Amino acid sequence: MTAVERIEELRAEVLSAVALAGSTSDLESVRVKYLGRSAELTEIKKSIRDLSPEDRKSVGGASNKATKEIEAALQERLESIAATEREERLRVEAVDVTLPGTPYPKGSLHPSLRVIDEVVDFFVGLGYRVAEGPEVETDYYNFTALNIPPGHPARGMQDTFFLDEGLVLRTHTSPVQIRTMLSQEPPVYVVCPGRTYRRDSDPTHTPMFNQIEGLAVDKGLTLGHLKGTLAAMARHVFGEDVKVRLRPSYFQFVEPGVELDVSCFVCGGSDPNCKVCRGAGWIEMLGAGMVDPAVLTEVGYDPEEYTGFAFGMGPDRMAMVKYGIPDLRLFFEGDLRFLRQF
Ligand code: FA5
Repeated sequence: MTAVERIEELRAEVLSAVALAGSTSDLESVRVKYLGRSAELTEIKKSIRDLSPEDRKSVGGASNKATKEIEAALQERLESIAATEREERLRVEAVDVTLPGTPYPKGSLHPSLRVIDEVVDFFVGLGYRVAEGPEVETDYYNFTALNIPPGHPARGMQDTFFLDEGLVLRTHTSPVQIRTMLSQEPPVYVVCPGRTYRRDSDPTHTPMFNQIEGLAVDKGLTLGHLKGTLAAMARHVFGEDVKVRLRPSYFQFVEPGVELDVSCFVCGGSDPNCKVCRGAGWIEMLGAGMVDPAVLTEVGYDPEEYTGFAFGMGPDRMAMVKYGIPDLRLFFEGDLRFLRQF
């Protein structure tokens, strides 16, 4: 077989290989095999210089022609395959913008935090300032300054966690009252949310729980102001129709002391089997009273000039009632199934 015949054979072989190539990478293999550095056609071209002048002309002409044709065929096929591949890629990668998005798991507020936010927002709306204090408190702020001196039986009413050297885990947020009054002159209007601790554990008591303290000290404040303020707060949290009533009670640092009940916002007192008020028609909500003059004197305020009211509520208990949750301990177990319901 002459070189020219072999070139012709190779040309036909390449053209059919080009036609069979199904992808750009197939095509690249064909190009390397037939036009690459060690391809047969390349070898033939290299050997041209050793041929006789006539053969040089015919073999040279044939190989150049074949190379051009092969290159043209490769290029043409490449363009058509690339177009097909692009179309395929567009089809596979197509995004249907009308499909619903991937759902994103959303967090939610803990029921206690919802109540805390509602109460604090309400008081901030009235012009109260938010104040905070430490959870590890001194015996002085937690008890003594609140008119509960060492050895007083009222200390035993709060199951205290005692720490070293006169420190306790605060049993209520009332020490923030003292800290606030010692740090500023009256008038005082503060609301103080925070964690508190007692050695308690049953369906309505947990060892750690939240309280929100409120304190107002100004000229001419009366029990009427206290009642009006708390009634408005109860309507804000539990609904416009709720009523409040005060019952006498006792806290060492207020005089008189009261407890505030809210009318049952579920049955309004009409259902003897109501799960929320158990037929009583009223729900106990918080402790409050007029700041005892002894406490005002302790912080250097003149009780002849100023009077004040204070209240302390348990937002966890309020959330229990508001959302119908039977056991307070569920609040702090961190079970996501519980939390996801809110
Ligand atoms: C007090 O702690 C007073 N410092 C409240 C106060 C403030 C009275 C200012 C007067 C003036 P008491 O011990 O009743 O009061 O607690 C207040 C609220 O905290 C209760 O009504 C209850 O909702 C909540 N609470 C008390 N102990 C627990 C507990 N172990 N778990 C959950 N909530 C509790």
